[in-house]
Amino acid sequence: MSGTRLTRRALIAGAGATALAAPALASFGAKLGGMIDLALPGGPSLRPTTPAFPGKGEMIVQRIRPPLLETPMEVFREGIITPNDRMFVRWNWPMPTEVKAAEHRVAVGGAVKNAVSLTLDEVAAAGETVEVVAINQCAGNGRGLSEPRVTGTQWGNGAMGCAKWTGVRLKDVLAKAGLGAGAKRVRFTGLDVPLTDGAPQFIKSLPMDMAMRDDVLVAWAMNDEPLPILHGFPLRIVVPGWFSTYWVKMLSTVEVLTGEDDSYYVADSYRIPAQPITPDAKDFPTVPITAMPPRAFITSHTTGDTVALGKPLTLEGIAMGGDAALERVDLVGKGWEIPCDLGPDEGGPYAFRRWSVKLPQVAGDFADIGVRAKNVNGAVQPETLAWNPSGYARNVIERITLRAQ
Ligand SMILES: Nc1nc2c(c(=O)[nH]1)N[C@H]1C(S)=C(S)[C@@H](COP(=O)(O)O)O[C@H]1N2
Ligand SMILES: [Mo]
Repeated sequence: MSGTRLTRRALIAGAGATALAAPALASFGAKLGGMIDLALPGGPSLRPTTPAFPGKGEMIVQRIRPPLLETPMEVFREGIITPNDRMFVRWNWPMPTEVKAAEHRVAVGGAVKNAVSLTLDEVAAAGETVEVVAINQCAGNGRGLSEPRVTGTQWGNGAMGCAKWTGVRLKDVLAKAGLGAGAKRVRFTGLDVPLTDGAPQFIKSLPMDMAMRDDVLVAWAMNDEPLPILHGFPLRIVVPGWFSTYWVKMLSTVEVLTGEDDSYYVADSYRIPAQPITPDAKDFPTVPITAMPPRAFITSHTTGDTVALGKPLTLEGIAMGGDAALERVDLVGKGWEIPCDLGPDEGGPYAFRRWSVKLPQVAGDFADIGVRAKNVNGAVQPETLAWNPSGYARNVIERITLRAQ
């Protein structure tokens, strides 16, 4: 499907995308699904689930408004693509509940030759239409599992998902304005604004080399559908391999900077210690969170499951290489490891990949077993948590215990 046709479809979708919050809130009580236990150390770890958000299936409610919805881990059993109705949702500030596609413009300005204001069709026509399958993962994914505990949304591991994104290259959109002298970073804003006066708007920027990469997109489609409003209709930034804090939704401005970005969400927030620290550390240097590290998850079993003693056992799951392709996944126990079989490369380097391992015979309980992913750059999941005060970039090996009987 051509980009222009898809943005036309998006335009129609936009006309119907009204009054998001009200129906969701009104029906929340009535449609309340169940409860789910995120097994967060120290609790409370029970969360309600609901199918009541527009365009969403059963989601874990971390917060209603602005919405923070987590994907139940069972969704990741289904395959490497996370359906749009099960993708996690995260907004820092209240989001507009209606966006008029026909009136939407993306202003490209700052250090450019000619500032422009582009319609959706002009964005779609800025260059070749590109598709990339990439994992959208919140920098705080798994934060609720941090020990010692940290503040922030207490996510389990469901603040991630993998989709096919369609759009044009950001560099082609920038070319509509032409880079000015000394261009150093590219900064993005969306239509959402802070709830309280004086609070910082959600603004993020990329260094120039990232912004110019061939796979960094201004995207209008997610899994071949127009971006749902919760996921940033009509346009969002997609940065494969980097945490989705950079994937600004409801994109409205693109600004070329000639210096560093001193805006709050770049200079003060979304940062991790430059070196490993202990929880009592104070005044340590920090660096922005950028590229994702490798991670792997067992999806066929969960902790406490019973497996048949003396029988063969197959474990399955998904893994990601992060900012580089996955190289291998190993099943690890205390003092042993077994290589897992990787499934076919269905989505490329930035997608989930299935793995499985068949054990010939269950000889007893499996205490604290986990899966460890390694990417082609040699990055490998650590045995112990690289603790940081915001619980960012968790990639410690996740472990479960299975009982044999
Ligand atoms: N405009 C806007 N874009 C945003 C955000 C936001 O609050 N506002 N949150 C970011 C963060 S922190 C995350 S994790 C992702 C979540 O994307 P999703 O809701 O599509 O899963 O959006 C990013 N883009
Ligand atoms: Mo995030």
